[in-house]
Amino acid sequence: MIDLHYWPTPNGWKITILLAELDVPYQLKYVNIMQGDQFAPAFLTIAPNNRIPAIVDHHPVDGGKPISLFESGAIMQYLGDKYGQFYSQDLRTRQQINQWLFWQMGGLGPMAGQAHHFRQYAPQTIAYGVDRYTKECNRLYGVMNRHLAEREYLAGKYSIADMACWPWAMLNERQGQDINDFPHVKRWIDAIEARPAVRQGQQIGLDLRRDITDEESRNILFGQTASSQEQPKPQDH
Ligand SMILES: N[C@@H](CCC(=O)N[C@@H](CS)C(=O)NCC(=O)O)C(=O)O
Repeated sequence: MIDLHYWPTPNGWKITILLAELDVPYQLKYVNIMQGDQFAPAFLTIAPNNRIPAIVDHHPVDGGKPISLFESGAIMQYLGDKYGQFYSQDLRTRQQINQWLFWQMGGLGPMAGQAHHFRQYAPQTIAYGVDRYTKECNRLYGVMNRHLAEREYLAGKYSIADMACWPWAMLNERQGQDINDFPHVKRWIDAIEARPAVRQGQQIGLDLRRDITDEESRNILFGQTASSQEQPKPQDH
């Protein structure tokens, strides 16, 4: 069995969507990042970066001791390899998938995350931050749009790269984008959204999702420093 340490956010959805696509049973372990569960000692041993998602695979293919993993991209590569789907063994296709997966991990995800921060969460409007990340998202949507003009999915066939990008791209409005400016991305978002496994994966724990408005959650999520992991911890769950 695989344990999935999760909260309903874009990075969490990548893994619930992939597990739904793979039709693999798993044990869901909620980590309420708004109340500080990401600092629980047991979670930090699995995810030292105090972020979801993370997994523990109790039955890895080598028959050895459990494997724990954090970083959604690494988790997707691991599951794609383990179950032999959505992540090719073919040299060229695999590099295409890796390239767009890393583009999401180092580009779309962090830039969209900062756009959300400056556009929705910053206590004052900081025009430079809003402008910088809205523009950078716009550039990234342009890159994706040009690429998708010539192929159905990011690496040709539907893969973990699409599952990594979709949860961020479908929140384009929050990033200040007009998706009609990117018709190929729009077509791609709609095609992925139509997949039953994607809808199923994105529904997991959705009723727990809250906007980050209260002061305590804001401090937990936006006030972190190196010493945050040294603070009194919430009870392990
Ligand atoms: N690069 C990481 C990012 C993970 C991440 O930022 N997760 C957020 C939720 S989307 C989180 O756990 N936030 C908790 C916090 O900020 O303390 C990944 O892709 O796994």
